[in-house]
Amino acid sequence: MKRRNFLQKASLSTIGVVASASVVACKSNIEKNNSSSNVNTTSVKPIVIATWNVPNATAKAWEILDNGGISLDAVEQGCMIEEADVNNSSVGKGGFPDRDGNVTLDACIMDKDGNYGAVMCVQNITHVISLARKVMEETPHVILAGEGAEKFGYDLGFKKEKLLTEFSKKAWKKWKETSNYKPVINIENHDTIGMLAIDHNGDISGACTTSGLSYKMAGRVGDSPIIGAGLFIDNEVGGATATGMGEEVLKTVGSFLIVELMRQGKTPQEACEEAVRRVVKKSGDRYKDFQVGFIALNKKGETGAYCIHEFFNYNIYSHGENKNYESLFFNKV
Ligand code: SD4
Repeated sequence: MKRRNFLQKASLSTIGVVASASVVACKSNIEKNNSSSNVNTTSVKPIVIATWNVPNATAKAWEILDNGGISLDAVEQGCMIEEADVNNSSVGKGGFPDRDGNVTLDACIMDKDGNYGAVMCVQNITHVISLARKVMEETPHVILAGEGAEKFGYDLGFKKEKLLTEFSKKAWKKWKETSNYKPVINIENHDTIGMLAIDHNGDISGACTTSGLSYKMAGRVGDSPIIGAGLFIDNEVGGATATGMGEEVLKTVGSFLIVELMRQGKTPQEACEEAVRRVVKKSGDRYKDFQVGFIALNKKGETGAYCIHEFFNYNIYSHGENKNYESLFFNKV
């Protein structure tokens, strides 16, 4: 069970009902580890950290790192696991569609040299993380959107696929029965994958891939493919990535903020907490109705994670062990 009642904090709609059931199931899958922030000591490498309970993705990334591979390959191939998983309704094939019934994907990737590539609003291609990497490595641009991105992909040999599964289609149709077609941004169930890794050389890379908010307006793009918001890497300092209400992450440029805070001497945990506080402060009272979670990794291999509301969790593969941790959270009421 991969789906999470993540962003939902307020009123329940039909989506909310599906989401609540998910929470119960998912919670029982989570190893009761405390936050990992004090677990790592110095120079942990290789290491991979990813948002949510994605053991297959972190295992894939670890396999690459353990075999001496580079962190860029690790994060790409780790994310591909979730993109191909039709049971993950927030990423790749099987992702929930927008309100018109179209699955549109966003992804970005960043390497040790600060290079970045992203695609947004892509339909019909499962492995958008690989497409983002191609944008980074094979074009003079950093972002391609929509049809242009798809055309670029097909020219490179990416397969054209139908991403809307029967399950997602059913869920969308159910949602349509009651939806009043206003953006309902505080009701979501997501597990966008953001992944950060350090390889044997000590180099860090990151990737982030998502189908975005379910039943979003057509054309809506969140934080995930935007440099500094959904992901940021600085090989001198570390990296950070986000999950949750993209609109709020965008407004604080959260991942860039965390990396800059780490540059100034904060631990990954302190930096994530400060970024969440910043999101909360900017929102006034609205934070009660949406979720944002961050994870971070510094060059020493120290990790951090923090979110607004309970039930965000993340995976770390290090020292040969693949573990899930529950994130510390801001809103204790
Ligand atoms: C977005 N940040 O599109 C993504 C959604 C997400 O867990 O991360 N959900 O806003």
